[in-house]
Amino acid sequence: MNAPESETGLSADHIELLHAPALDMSADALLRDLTHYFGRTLGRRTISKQQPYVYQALTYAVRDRLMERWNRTNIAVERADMRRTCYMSLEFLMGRLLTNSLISLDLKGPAVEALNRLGLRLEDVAEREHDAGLGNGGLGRLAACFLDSCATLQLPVIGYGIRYQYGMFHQRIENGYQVEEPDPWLRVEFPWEIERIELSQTVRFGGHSEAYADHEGKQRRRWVHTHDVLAIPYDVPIPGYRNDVVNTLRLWSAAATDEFDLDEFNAGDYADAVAAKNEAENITMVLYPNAATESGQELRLRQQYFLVSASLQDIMRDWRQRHGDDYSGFAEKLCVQLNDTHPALAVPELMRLLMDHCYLSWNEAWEITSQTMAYTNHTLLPEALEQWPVAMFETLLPRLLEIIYEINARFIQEISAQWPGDNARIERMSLISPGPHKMVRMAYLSIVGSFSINGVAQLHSYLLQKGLFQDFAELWPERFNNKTNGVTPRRWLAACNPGLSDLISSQIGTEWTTDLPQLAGLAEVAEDPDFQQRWRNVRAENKQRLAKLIETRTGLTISPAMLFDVQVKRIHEYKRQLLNLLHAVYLYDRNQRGQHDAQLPRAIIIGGKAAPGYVMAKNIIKAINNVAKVINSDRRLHDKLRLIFLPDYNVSAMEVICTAADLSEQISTAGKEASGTGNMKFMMNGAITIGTLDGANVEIREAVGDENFFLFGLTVEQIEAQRATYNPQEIIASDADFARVISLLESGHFNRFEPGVFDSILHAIRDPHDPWMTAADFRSFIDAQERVAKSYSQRDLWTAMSIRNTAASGTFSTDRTIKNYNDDIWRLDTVTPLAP
Ligand code: 26V
Repeated sequence: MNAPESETGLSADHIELLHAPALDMSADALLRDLTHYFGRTLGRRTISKQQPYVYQALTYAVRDRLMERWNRTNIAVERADMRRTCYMSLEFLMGRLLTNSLISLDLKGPAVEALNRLGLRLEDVAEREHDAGLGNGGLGRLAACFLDSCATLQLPVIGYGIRYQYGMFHQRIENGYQVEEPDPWLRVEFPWEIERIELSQTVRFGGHSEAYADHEGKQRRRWVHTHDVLAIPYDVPIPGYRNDVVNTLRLWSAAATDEFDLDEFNAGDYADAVAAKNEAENITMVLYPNAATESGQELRLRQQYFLVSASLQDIMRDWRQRHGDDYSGFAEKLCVQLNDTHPALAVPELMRLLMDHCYLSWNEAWEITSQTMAYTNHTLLPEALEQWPVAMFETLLPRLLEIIYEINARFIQEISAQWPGDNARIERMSLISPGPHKMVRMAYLSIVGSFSINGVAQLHSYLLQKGLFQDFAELWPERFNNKTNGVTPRRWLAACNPGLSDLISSQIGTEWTTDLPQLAGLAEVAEDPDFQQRWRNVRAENKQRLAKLIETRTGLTISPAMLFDVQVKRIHEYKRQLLNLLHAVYLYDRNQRGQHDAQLPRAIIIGGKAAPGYVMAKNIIKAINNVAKVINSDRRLHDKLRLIFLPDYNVSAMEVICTAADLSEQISTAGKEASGTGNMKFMMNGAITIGTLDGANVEIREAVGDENFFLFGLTVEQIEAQRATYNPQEIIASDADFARVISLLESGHFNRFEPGVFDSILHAIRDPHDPWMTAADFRSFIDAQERVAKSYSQRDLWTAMSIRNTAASGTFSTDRTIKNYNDDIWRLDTVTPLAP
């Protein structure tokens, strides 16, 4: 053990205990530790493949090795008082952590060997881990990929999030309908977290705000008679790739404060005391699904404030430890990146802490706050922009509302100075929406309080400035920027696709894992027959693996010889799973009539969850399942066409799916998908995209070239131009194939004893006000699918296209994205962990 060191700046009552020498990284040592934990910590004797204990024991052994590096990273950051970024997000969709940690620590080989000696395979043991499903979809998974890249790039970034007791719900399909089941993922211990009760914080709700004079007679405000909730942090280690860096994801869990219980107890009402405890713990009980109709629940606002307040207090505690109450350098040492508007209350909360607790003036506090916050927008859908009723703030967060009003008053003064007399503009830009039910506009609050505002793909960032945020872009053009999304190549190629990774490394070496543009070297062998054959062999194995997963989950068998045509993502009208379904019905109809052009063997695979309150999305799932049932029970079609709805799509399912897809469906209405990241995972693993010019598809197509991309559909400009005169009835009537598809759906063929199942869908497609304009892109989609079929039947051509897609995917690494964030927004130096 190291002696306590003076440079740490720790006071005498803090003694730093560091273990030395560092733990052995061999298979022997791993097996020894695993055995120790299995028997002595978990108290188990016999190994059972169904049980999670070997997984847990191995995780403890791996965690020990992470822990030393975690300490060494933290010491290095603290000693140098490095500038840091806090990535604040209501969602971190982490998935499983074991394989990723093993790869990062270069322990995969030793782990495989250690398990082999027990007669076990790493894949099977890793399967025992539950997904940490603390997110809905793209936004949450992006946060997880970001953490991986930050650690790999040696950037001191800490993630702040919520430790939901129940993650993303599980999806079951019953008679074609989605049924939601809770995800009590913490029921079995989550071995990656460390509870840090000593860092707990208190978060306030309710009460009211009052004026008082401080001891110097200065007028101040304070928030009193509050209901307090305890926030307990749980830290999860985030390892970088083979660089000894381990960053932190800090997740907050809510608990009742002791005082709260005690008050009630003294009043003699034990039951109420317990009820209060439940109310406090409710805050972090469940992840909210993002739904079109679901909104305005007070609990969600509580969650947002809980995260923001606990995290900022944590940041302030850390600050005071090192800087006392000198806040002048705060914004130079800290950046807070807001993942969408969900943590937007960080703006007024930091103001509150700086003024009410640190006694800074408004101007001092505002200077710090607005130089600390940076905001990322993730959607162009106006209905997805968060607004909270002012009335809810009045009762729940009265002191924050005062501050928001003051921010708004000063902001409106600024607009008036710039555009005197332009009242329409003031109304448009106000942080408070007009009308009888006043709302706080969270996106505007984020913009006003941030020094940087970014979108997540070139097109998206452009459209934000031309549309949704136009007024703000006129006022502060210098604040707006783009940061095109990415995905981490460690999880989304190295870990999930070992076969392809090895093949790639045999050709271009191994450096691509941290320098993804090196994949470009594969283009050279795109047409090499030997390399092509090996490429196909790997992909065939992956397709077999996906076929097996599908069989386990649905009972349906598909042949790996078929074209795997895949669309997996949240079910939403704008993503147009319906367009995909229309194509499936079209192929079915052609096949029924013996049209040979439609006979390329194809398995259409669709997966995704619908928000529980989103009726239309649930109808779409039902419709897919009904059509699938008819197609799949037609024995003549068995080897020609299959339609599969894969239930319970999640991160670990995608790790299998993206390695096996031939065709990646990215078919949203142009201008609606902010970026997409599934599109990048597919591309990286050699799938070819069929897509519209939407989100990052635009950049994917530019990178890979038009000849390696199946483009279809209207552009953003065309969509907007045609909207006024859009006449789907006419489009259907004038296209014989389309008309047949619609009448088949109307005929009851797919819903024999279930009248009405397709009504809402047919109505939506025929609606001249259909915001997603599905009918407008039907013909163009069918044509593109025909080009797909033609290309796929030329085996070598397809393989070359596949290789070229992987080769061109280098820019879609979150390493590139995070470098962009760091160069333009965060400006962090790299950390070198203390030597062992
Ligand atoms: C929220 C809501 C709420 C109500 C109305 C419908 C609706 C639709 C979507 C959302 C989620 C918005 C945030 C989000 O998940 N955005 C996704 O972020 C990804 C990462 O940047 C990006 O790749 C996806 O294109 C974007 O949809």
